[in-house]
Amino acid sequence: RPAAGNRIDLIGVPTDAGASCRGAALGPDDLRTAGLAERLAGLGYAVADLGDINVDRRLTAAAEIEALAIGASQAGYQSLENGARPVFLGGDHSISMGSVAGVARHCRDAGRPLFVLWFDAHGDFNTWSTTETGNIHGMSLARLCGEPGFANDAAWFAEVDPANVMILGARALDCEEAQLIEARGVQVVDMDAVRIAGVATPLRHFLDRVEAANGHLHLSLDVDAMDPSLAPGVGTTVPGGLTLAEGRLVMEMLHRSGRVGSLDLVELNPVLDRYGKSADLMVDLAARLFGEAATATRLARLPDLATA
Ligand code: EXY
Ligand code: MN
Ligand code: MN
Ligand code: MN
Repeated sequence: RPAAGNRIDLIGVPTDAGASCRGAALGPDDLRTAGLAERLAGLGYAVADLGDINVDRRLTAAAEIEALAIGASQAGYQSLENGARPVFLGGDHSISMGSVAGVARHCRDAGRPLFVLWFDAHGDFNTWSTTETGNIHGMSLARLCGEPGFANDAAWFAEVDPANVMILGARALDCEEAQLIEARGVQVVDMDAVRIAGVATPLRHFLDRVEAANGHLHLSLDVDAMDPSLAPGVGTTVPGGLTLAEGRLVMEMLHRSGRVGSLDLVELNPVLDRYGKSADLMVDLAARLFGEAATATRLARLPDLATA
């Protein structure tokens, strides 16, 4: 089972170098301002905010992303070795090149299979030869799954098995990217499928696979998977996203599985947000992921109220 303890390490990875617009670099502090640590501590977790990975802002975009990836990989690896659950605060989705690589290194060294739930409107499965924009946040999952064209020979990097990845919430896949996803056998539950048959059944099957393999599950939560009416504060909005009820159901199913050992919270862009709406949503979803039940159950757990 993943780190069963109640320790959570917050690791800030401040960058928007992979994105099409600036602002996501302010995400880690915005999530802190939205009370992420306090909310998780209120659930009984021992939350340690390890601060932000340091990076020289004068670097080129690609060099900044590489430097942060190394730092995030090492911090995440260490956190898991210490028996804590790393929660990486983005930053655009390029941070997952490092965060998930560090988790993959830990799982490889621990002899445990790693599964990844890529919660996203996008596939992030472009390579330098397929990208239409050159934005590196659209390449994260391709790199993690070992696609060529990236410097993956580094000690801080370990690959993810594409057969153990599910993309959930997809509704904006580029043409070549979709072909690559298909060719590599990555499972996609897109929004058409969610609208037709719901989110629970495919997620249940995926979680059964994680359970059967005694796997570690990493959730890479790109908040642009949620409908833009709920999460306007992202750089790449796509209409027709998950509803609040669907997002909460996913988090509660993940919590009940007991398999989530690490988390990315990415693509929050406070510059585009409205009154902290998207940050608050991410904190809500994270709280559900870590076991915050619906209000009724919470009240029942408050003994003084029950005896008042
Ligand atoms: N597929 C487009 C591209 O490669 O530029 C859009 C990628 C958006 C990536 C965001 C993080 O999910
Ligand atoms: Mn993404
Ligand atoms: Mn996305
Ligand atoms: Mn390979």
